[in-house]
Amino acid sequence: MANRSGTVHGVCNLCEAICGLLLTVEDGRVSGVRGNPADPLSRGHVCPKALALPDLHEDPHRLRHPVRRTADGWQELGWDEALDLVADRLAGTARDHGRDAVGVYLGNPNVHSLGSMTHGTAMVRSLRTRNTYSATSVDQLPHQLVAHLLYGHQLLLPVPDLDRTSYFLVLGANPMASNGSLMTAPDFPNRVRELHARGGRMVVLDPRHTETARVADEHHFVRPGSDAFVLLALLHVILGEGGERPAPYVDGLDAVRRAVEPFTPERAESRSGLAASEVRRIAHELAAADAAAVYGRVGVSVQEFGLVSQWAVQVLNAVTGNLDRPGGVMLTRPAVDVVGRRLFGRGHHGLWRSRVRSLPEFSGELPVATLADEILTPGEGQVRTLVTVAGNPVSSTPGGDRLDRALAGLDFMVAVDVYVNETTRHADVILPPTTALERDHYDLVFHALAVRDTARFTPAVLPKPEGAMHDWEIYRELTLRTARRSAGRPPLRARLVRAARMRLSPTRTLDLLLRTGERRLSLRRLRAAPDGLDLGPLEPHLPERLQTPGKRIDLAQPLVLDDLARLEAAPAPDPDTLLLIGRRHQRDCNSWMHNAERLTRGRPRHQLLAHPDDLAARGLLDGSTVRVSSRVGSVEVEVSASTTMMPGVVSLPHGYGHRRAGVLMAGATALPGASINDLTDPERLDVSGNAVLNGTPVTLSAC
Ligand SMILES: Nc1nc2c(c(=O)[nH]1)N[C@H]1C(S)=C(S)[C@@H](COP(=O)(O)OP(=O)(O)OC[C@H]3O[C@@H](n4cnc5c(=O)[nH]c(N)nc54)[C@H](O)[C@@H]3O)O[C@H]1N2
Ligand SMILES: Nc1nc2c(c(=O)[nH]1)N[C@H]1C(S)=C(S)[C@@H](COP(=O)(O)OP(=O)(O)OC[C@H]3O[C@@H](n4cnc5c(=O)[nH]c(N)nc54)[C@H](O)[C@@H]3O)O[C@H]1N2
Ligand code: SF4
Ligand SMILES: [Mo]
Repeated sequence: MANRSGTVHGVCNLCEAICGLLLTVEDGRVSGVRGNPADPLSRGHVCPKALALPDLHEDPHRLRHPVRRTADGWQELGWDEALDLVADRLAGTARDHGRDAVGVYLGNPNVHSLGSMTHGTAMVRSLRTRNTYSATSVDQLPHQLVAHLLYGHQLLLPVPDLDRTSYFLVLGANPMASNGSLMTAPDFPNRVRELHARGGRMVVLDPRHTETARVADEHHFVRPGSDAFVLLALLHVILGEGGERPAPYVDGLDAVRRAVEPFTPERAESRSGLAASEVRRIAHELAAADAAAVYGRVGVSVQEFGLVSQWAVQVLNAVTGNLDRPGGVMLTRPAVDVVGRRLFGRGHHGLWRSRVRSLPEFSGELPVATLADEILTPGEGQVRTLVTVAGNPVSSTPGGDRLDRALAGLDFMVAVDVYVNETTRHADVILPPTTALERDHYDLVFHALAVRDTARFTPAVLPKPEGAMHDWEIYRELTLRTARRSAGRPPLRARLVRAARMRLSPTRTLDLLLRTGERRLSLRRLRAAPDGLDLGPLEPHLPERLQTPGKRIDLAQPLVLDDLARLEAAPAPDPDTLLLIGRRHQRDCNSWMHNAERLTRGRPRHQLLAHPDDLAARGLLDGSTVRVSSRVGSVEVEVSASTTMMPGVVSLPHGYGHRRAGVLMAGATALPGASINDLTDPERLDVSGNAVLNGTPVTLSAC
């Protein structure tokens, strides 16, 4: 690729907002970053993280060559040698111990890379192991399972029609910091301003008075883990009063009405702290609104009743007539319809169970909360070799401390990653791909979850350096080299088809998908419109797009309704126990980017936030270092008194606590803070298999 200079279109892939950028490129370096005002989706928006993209690119600590861990530290090795070594070990483990002895963990940045989407999944599939894990089971698993159950496909996820709604009820999400999730909504602050300008309202339920709560019309505290009681009580009121107006293709309403009978507003009040009168009022407002959208995100997913809660969110939208109507929640119609084109399967749950704890798989993945068990417990199928791709499960999954110890005992580990972090420090080999500025991008995933239909292709901004590999090339090589070494190889024809697919670049694959898509676009069309093509606001698509039998939605799902008994029986938390929740900040990016000086300078934000009354009751001083202990572990961290916290609730950001990492994360090791996932409990799971990361009972004491 020729060197580009001057003003060049770019894209930020650090979060789901996929902001369009204009970059100043001089002498092969990016010297300036700003938002692209002509981008039809992001409209010029950027946050401070985009400004750190060039820092990431130039970070001397970022890996640029494969490295091998030796007794004398990390040593560089050539690509051929590294790839052969890894392929030998992957094939050898499968041959000697069976395919399930190879485990895989896929982290969050995978969904932000085109090459990962086109080639990474194929690599994982080629390993044919049941020990596949990802960040899904510490994140959106309940959303996908509910979509699978109600709409027939795990990725048929209705998105709030943020630009047209008049009543936006938000639970457990902080889009002012996160920029939206499963709702690609760049420029969220202005989109909220526009909501207000057209007379709409935003109501936020969260145990912390968040940045989003600050710009909302109303914020109410709810105790962590109690959302199911609130959501079911909203349904109780609406269905009890006969206020429902579901679409004709919705079934199961009577069963739902019976099921929510016991979940009264009074009960919701006793569990959540939200007054019964407020529950009734919100139910009435929701039912009466011209167009309303109920939206629950990470705070509602990673809790004990994540599946019930996410189901109730969908059911509320359906019974109030807001599913599939402008201003309600709607499906996108992206240029590459990943659902209709069957790029992802419809999903399945519980087809098999994990070896040690008998936990259900979801769409071929096991809950990551049991990864350490599968590594530590001897027997057939024990994980002996692990592949991690763009992830940091020691920091991001419950019981991180135990996983850290488990990884140390593996026979072999390979990481595809650009840093040595808490997890990859255990790898025998790390294979670093090019960075986002060096590769072409089209967002297969987040266009499909955006509040407006657009399509944008962004060619690489900087040339691929000599001797570097793109992620998809690494996946191709690992797949083909491992297959060559494997026993029981598939027939020649199947091998040739796979090799041909793996050799087709992501960009060529994309072109084929665009050309054969229902919008009949092409790479050429997208190249000619570098700001992105505006394909218009969301449109109604139901029931045609449903993938359920008879194109009907059955709300009365046994997996959910059966879990209501567990909810009814759940003991109320002891009022004297503090409950720990997580948080995100605009300048943090899960567990990485903490060595970007631009993002870490300024006011520290690693502290445990606690209500001043909770500190006073324990004789603890604001600013002191406290010991936080849970069933599984304890950490020491500075505490900060904050009236933004609901009394009885404390909060730590996730992704902090870099004390474990090796020398290459030097910038980040200096950062104070502790890992919240040394406190979260891997034994606590939702019925979906998702980890419970919020509402962890903890005690505080002086250090
Ligand atoms: N307690 C608690 N825990 C949580 C959460 C919470 O809210 N509370 N949130 C959960 C959620 S939603 C998520 S998604 C997970 C995230 O958890 P993970 O996905 O496990 O972790 P990340 O911190 O996103 O790690 C990203 C890694 O990818 C590497 N990387 C960055 N770009 C690239 C690239 O282009 N290619 C490759 N190969 N590697 C790259 C980075 O160096 C970093 O090591 O954490 C979860 N954990
Ligand atoms: N700046 C930045 N942006 C990000 C990320 C990042 O790390 N930094 N991560 C990206 C990723 S991987 C994801 S998945 C998204 C997540 O996007 P969001 O879901 O918007 O993320 P959070 O800020 O974690 O919001 C969760 C909220 O839930 C609240 N909460 C905790 N427990 C409960 C509970 O039991 N009930 C209720 N009602 N609320 C609760 C928390 O106080 C918090 O405000 O953000 C993405 N965007
Ligand atoms: S909101 Fe920030 S991190 Fe997210 S895509 Fe936009 S610039 Fe990047
Ligand atoms: Mo996430």
